[in-house]
Amino acid sequence: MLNDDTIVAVATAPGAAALAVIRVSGAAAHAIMAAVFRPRRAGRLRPMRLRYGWIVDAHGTVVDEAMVVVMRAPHSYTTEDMAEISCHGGTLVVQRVIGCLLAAGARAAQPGEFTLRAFLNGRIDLTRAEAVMDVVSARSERALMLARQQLRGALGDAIGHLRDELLGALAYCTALVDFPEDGVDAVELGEPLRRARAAAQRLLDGAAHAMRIREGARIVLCGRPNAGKSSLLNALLGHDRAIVTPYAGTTRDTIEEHASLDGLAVTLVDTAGIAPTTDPIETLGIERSHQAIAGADLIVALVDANGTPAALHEALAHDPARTLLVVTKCDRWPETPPLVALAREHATACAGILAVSIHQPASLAACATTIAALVLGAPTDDAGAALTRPRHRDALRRAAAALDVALTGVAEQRSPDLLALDVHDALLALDEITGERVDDELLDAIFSRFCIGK
Ligand SMILES: Nc1nc2c(ncn2[C@@H]2O[C@H](COP(=O)(O)OP(=O)(O)O)[C@@H](O)[C@H]2O)c(=O)[nH]1
Ligand SMILES: [Mg+2]
Repeated sequence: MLNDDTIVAVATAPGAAALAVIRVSGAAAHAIMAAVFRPRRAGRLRPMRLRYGWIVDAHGTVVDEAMVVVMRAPHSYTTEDMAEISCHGGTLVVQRVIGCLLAAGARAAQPGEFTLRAFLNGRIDLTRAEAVMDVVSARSERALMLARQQLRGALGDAIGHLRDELLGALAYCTALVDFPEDGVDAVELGEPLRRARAAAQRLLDGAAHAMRIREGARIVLCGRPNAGKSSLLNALLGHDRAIVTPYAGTTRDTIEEHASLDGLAVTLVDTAGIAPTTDPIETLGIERSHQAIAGADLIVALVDANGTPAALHEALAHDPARTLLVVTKCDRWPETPPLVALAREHATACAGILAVSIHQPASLAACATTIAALVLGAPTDDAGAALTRPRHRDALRRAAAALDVALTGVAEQRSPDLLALDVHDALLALDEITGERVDDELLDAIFSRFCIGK
């Protein structure tokens, strides 16, 4: 990607809207604006001052009415000279305004190119650049909070602290190479390495939790026909999505809906009840139920409180450790249904047991909280530094492995130049996370998923 030209893109969603925002960034941004913008009151555009006027084409014909602001390097999103145009939000109007900017010398930006420039120009590290997109695409409160913390630099700072420890250790090793008669002091070198190793482990321990928050979870509701699966889906969604009837076999296909349970983004999957059948449509539905169960992060297995021990047994047949057993229609019993007691006695291998009723809101709230808690696992412990992507986790695992080798080396009193190599390996892995050292392929993979104009 070229970094010395001036790019333009619309930053708002396409389609008819009240306004659209068009961004321009690069060395020629201000000259290009001077060519296409005619302010109502004459005079140069000053940084951070909103100006009203018209966008005009090369012939001076007015294309749209607009508000324009310019920013001067380095005080902008990309750290380059920039301009933002707020014009009318119609597909054609936006095309015409962008046409004027292209004719005046700008180039159409690639997805994520503004943020890429902010990264390449050193304003933000790679973890913060990734967080920009996470803020935009967050589907739950928890995901948004995690993205905000990362955008503020929580992960970048945590990796920075690790890096400082290792740089100190590396300097120590290097100094010893020049004075070999001193020998390695196991405490002097071991301490910072052990601190770094422990900090890395804390981050690794919270990774599964953080990635689940960012990516969301797939929750599959399954059970015999009429167990109350569709009713529970509707109750958790807060609206009637699936058809509910007293007749067995109502749901014949899987139904997927996004929801937020206790601040966690989930995809809830309602399935066709699993029961012997000769109906070809039901058979296909049941096949899909099995596929859905196989791909679930958590299986919510429903059993009617009036059901038999055999139904209870069936509910736990798939993968008990991944199964939350939910005994339904408990409102039909004056007290805890006997089946719940039976489950508590026999179903110790499953992830949890709940008694619910769609007519008892507290039981539904408990159901939502339990589902979120089970898929999230142990919470992160510290100030919001979290490994939110597999690439963070994989790189930190490599850093931790290199530190283990270095610590063994310290215990075995290996020579400082060998120890320095291991510490250096760990540093290289950390640098991949923050993007201190990064190849074009990875940058491409990250930024190509961005929106245009971000
Ligand atoms: N009393 C009571 N009835 C319920 C409850 N949940 C579901 N039902 C009823 O059980 C029947 C089957 O429900 P449905 O959600 O279609 O079951 P599915 O076949 O598993 O999807 C319907 O008549 C529902 O109204 C509940 O918590 N309490
Ligand atoms: Mg159903």
